Amino acid sequence: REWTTLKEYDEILFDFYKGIAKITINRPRYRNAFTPKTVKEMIDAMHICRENSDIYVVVFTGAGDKAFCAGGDQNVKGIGGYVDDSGVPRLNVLDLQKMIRSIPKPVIAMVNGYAIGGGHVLHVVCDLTIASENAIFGQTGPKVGSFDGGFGSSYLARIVGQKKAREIWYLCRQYSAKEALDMGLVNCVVPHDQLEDETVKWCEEIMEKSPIALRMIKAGLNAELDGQAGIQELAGNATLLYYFTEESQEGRKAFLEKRKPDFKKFPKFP
Ligand code: 2NE
Repeated sequence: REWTTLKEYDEILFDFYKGIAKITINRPRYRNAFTPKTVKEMIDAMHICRENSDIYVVVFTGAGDKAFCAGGDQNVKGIGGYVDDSGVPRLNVLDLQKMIRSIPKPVIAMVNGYAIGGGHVLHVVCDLTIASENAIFGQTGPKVGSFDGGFGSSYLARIVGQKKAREIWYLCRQYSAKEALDMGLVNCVVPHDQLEDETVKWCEEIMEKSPIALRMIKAGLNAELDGQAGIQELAGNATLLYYFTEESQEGRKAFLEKRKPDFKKFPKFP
């Protein structure tokens, strides 16, 4: 399969193949732990994924065969957050989590090894997770002086249930791909050498479906959990569809033609 480079970065790879954008954390030396710069680059790539209408689906993964992502890079964790060259402490991965949830396209985590700590949360917030048999899942925060009480807790609990989510966080154990499948934390498990083929197959099946139906269903599934921000997304999609109607266009035309709009001619659906 020939992936083409969409943009060059320092700490991630950003590739494209037939409607699929692939974002790969490229720090295998550190089990693909992320720095503020890694996250900044992923956020930039996600902006491109949102804007580029040739992209239907986004795949997140990690370089090599050992890790999807081992969370925040502990080497650059300072007082107040993870520190980049500017010296400013940040937790910008939270912005990335929100982007993964709000981009109106499916995002798939292709987990090829450890998905640990903040790296585990990244797969949790993705729409779907395809795991290789060597994938290992878990949170470490309470062991290493951190926690994610946002999506990393509440959304995790929506997926695996309250008892299991508390077990995952309180004990900081590691779980096999099979255990993750049994608790509904991943969608499927495949041998490592079939991981990308299987993920592309899922993407191709998704890409045969109606993009507007997919964006509406993603927003609908988010809205139930995301409060006003979720309703805003769902309603934004409704507005998008309304703008396609003659009824909406009549309002704009009437304004520009300096006349009263005639909305009476439009049907009042039951
Ligand atoms: C991932 C895991 C389980 C892998 O273990 P193993 O035995 O396969 O590899 P090893 O030897 O631990 O790691 C290989 C190299 O990668 C570095 C290690 O330090 C090691 O370096 P050297 O000893 O060869 O020099 N490495 C691995 N993870 C790293 C990390 N996160 N930061 C910096 N270097 C890392 C095992 O490595 C592990 O448990 N890693 C730590 C996972 C962790 O605790 N992550 C941070 C959680 S907190 C977080 O991510 C977070 C949050 O809680 C809330 C918001 C945002 C972020």
